[in-house]
Amino acid sequence: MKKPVCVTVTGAAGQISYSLIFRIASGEMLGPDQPLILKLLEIKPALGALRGVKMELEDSAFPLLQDITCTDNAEIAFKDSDIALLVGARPRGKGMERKDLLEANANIFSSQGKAINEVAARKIKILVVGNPANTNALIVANNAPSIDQKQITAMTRLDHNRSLTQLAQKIDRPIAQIKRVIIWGNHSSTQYPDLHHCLVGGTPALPLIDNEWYVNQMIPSVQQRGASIIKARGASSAASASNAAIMHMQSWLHGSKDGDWVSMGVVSDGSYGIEKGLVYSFPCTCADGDWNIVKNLEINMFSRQKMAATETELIEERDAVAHLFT
Ligand code: NAX
Repeated sequence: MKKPVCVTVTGAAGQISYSLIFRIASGEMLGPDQPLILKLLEIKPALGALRGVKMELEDSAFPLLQDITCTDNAEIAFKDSDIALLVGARPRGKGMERKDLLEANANIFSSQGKAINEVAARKIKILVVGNPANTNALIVANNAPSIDQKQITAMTRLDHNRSLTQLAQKIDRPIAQIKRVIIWGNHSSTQYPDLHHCLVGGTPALPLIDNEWYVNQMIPSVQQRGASIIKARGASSAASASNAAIMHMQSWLHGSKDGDWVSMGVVSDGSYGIEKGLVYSFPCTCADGDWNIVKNLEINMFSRQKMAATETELIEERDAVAHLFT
């Protein structure tokens, strides 16, 4: 029997987690023969609801799930954690400015970063889902100096998946034939879904679509998809977000598909001229539990401008919370 992997999920009583935790416990993220223990973090007022989630996990009788801890204490939740999915975040309240939201979340993620620094496994892999995801990941990275920054990522896989489907539907081809979609930058409405390197059945995608659709319909619709879902469902995307988190971790842990790329928010090493240290979404390949940015892609003027716009937003977000860096 393999040693169990310790998985921490924050915001564990929230709507994304209600899908995510059960898929993790079933073995979908780590593999069908990998036992695990779950450490679930919530704020005190949500501990009652979290107790209900724990009861449902128990009632699911997942063979791989060896133990469940529910807590409002970050040091307990992150103790010896091998994988942490940071989903819990403060939603935008009435009358709250963007700056207030950044600050409220920055406080959460700086204290969680410090706890991770103290008690987590040194090889922990971290995915930040809670918004503003890129900047929250940056705050974790800056508050956990003993953790290699390569182990801290932010989720743009949902945007990546949204782009895949938009294109597949437009050209009426199966998603499985589409490769090398890219999301550059921030998980926000400034993100840049890039099809310039995308392949359909091995040939370039752009000649298959008209530029007007790509620029004026597809890009804005991916950028605004979260808002469209809130409008339709009366609540933000949850099952698709949980699915994207599972796919992000599967790629990272088990490798990306041959010849394909995945979009991941990672600490910039200066590739493509993006300011070093920002958490920016790049095209990546994954192998052996590690990721690498796809280098040396040709970037045209249109892409360069879009990549710079989303970089500018990330610089502004970073500057607004820089006082919380250790
Ligand atoms: P919910 O409001 O349903 O759940 C969030 C949970 O986090 C709540 O139960 C809350 O009590 C908990 N929480 C708040 N502060 C906490 C803290 N300090 N420690 C532990 N738990 C805490 O939101 P949900 O729909 O699950 O979304 C969670 C986050 O994901 C939000 O920030 C949301 O904006 C973000 N999203 C990110 C996406 C991405 O692609 N990166 C897409 C989906 C989603 O919008």
